[in-house]
Amino acid sequence: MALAFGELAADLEAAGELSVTDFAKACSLVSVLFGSLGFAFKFAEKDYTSKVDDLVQASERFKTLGSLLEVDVEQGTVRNGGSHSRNLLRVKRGIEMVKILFEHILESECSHLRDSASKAYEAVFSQHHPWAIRKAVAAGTYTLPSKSQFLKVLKEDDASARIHMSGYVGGVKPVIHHVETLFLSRNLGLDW
Ligand code: 1PZ
Repeated sequence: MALAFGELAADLEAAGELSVTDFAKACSLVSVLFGSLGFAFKFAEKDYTSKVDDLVQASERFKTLGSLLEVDVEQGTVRNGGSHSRNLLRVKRGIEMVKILFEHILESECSHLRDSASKAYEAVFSQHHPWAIRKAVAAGTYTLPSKSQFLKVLKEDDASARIHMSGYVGGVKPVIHHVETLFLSRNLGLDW
């Protein structure tokens, strides 16, 4: 993940735009985290994966994220359920949640994931989700593994995890910013 988002950030810096194929590939790697979280997050995994898969399919028709958005703008389908643009915004929130989760884990000495996961969910998703989903996520955070179990499943130790998490955070930041700019520069808003 750290490597893929580092490369994306470098491509973005060089070209000023992002390839749908490369973006979707990098986002699909986030799925490795779900495997270590237990079955309570299966629903989140399914939802996230289906949206990334939709972007993979879109990559057959669109080269850049900007051109993908452009077609929905022309057709007036940006906010339609299942549209590529809408899925892009949801996937952006997913990689943003992971960024905040990692930042929090790096900053705090806490031994469990619950606090970091709740903070990240609160910051990114909770204002967009209805009560029932918020409740389910809150209950699900009690089933999360401890930080050390989590790292064990990922085959990382504390030091290697810190390096990879910082790498991911550094790479994903400009990528998130770029996606947000694509929406804002077309007056599409981000808050829906
Ligand atoms: C240790 C980390 C714990 C992570 C806990 C992950 C919590 C995320 C829970 C999200 C539940 C999502 C349920 C589905 C919501 C859908 O209704 C919405 C709207 O979709 P649409 O109407 O456009 O079809 N989908 C979303 O908001 C996208 C949800 C993606 C969740 C990705 C989370 C990535 C975090 C991974 C952390 C390991």
